[in-house]
Amino acid sequence: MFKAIGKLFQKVKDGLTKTRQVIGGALRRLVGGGRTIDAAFLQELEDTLLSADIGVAKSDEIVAELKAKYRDGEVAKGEDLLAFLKDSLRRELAVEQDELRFQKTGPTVVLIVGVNGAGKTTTIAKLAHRLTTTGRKVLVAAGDTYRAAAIEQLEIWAKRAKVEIVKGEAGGDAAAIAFDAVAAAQARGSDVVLIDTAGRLHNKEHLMRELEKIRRVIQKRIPDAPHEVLLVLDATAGQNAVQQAKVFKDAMGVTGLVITKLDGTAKGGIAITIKRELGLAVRYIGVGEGMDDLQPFDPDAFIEAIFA
Ligand SMILES: Nc1nc2c(ncn2[C@@H]2O[C@H](COP(=O)(O)OP(=O)(O)O)[C@@H](O)[C@H]2O)c(=O)[nH]1
Ligand SMILES: [Mg+2]
Repeated sequence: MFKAIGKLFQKVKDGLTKTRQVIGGALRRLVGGGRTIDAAFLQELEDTLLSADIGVAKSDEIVAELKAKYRDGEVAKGEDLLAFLKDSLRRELAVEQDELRFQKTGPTVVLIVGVNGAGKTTTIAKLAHRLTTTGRKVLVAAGDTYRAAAIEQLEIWAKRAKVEIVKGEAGGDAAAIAFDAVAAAQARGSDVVLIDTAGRLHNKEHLMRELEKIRRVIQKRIPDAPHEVLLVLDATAGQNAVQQAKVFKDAMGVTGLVITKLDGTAKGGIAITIKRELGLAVRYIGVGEGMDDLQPFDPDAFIEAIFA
């Protein structure tokens, strides 16, 4: 058990190597440098936090809190400071929720949304694999009917993950696929249905309308579905990811986030900005392109990995 935890942490740590090297390194050097906590120091701290995409609001808060704590004699040296920083970031990311809200009866329907290239299809594959290995029966739906390649891509992944797939023709009605998938899951006793969706249509309104239609059609079979709407965001998109999150949250009632490609960026702090600005918790993180490279989000591991 302990070994397994160690291995998982190693994956998170490896995935966050760039964030750790750039951000964790800079912060550790800064707070560990034995410097006086003066205006210049606080400015440098704020700049470093901002460069990590931690966001203006949280960076301001950290600096203000730190000032107060310094004045009250609660932090004095590098070690205290590092502990304070970690704790503040950890608190920001705290989650009260399970990975996914699994339904007690009937399939749990999960709609996966996000812009093109964010990592939706790959995330579905990884999630299907993960849920299968924990004993759940999974069905995936090829709801990105906009491009033929998207259907083929999901088919290949479904084979690899050994899960059932419901698909249709390219250019077909995505909502019909979603409906068929939910019906098939009910008939076959699947535990989870993961529905892939398009990330780009003719325009944004068109995309939102299609996603809304998928939701409505699913509800004809299961009135309280989808049980989760996971928004997939590419960490390398930085502040753009925050904008995307706003659009999808308003239009689609997103219930949680998946942040992908953390292995390719030093912008791991984006998780903190989004949690703060939108109140959406990160459920999973993607740390690579392989089937095993999806981890349930663990704030403690995340923060430890950044500062390790
Ligand atoms: N390095 C890395 N690449 C990823 C990750 N997740 C997805 N990708 C890659 O991002 C690209 C787009 O992914 P895809 O799932 O097709 O995105 P979609 O358009 O949202 O369905 C693919 O080349 C994936 O292999 C990740 O966590 N790490
Ligand atoms: Mg896709």
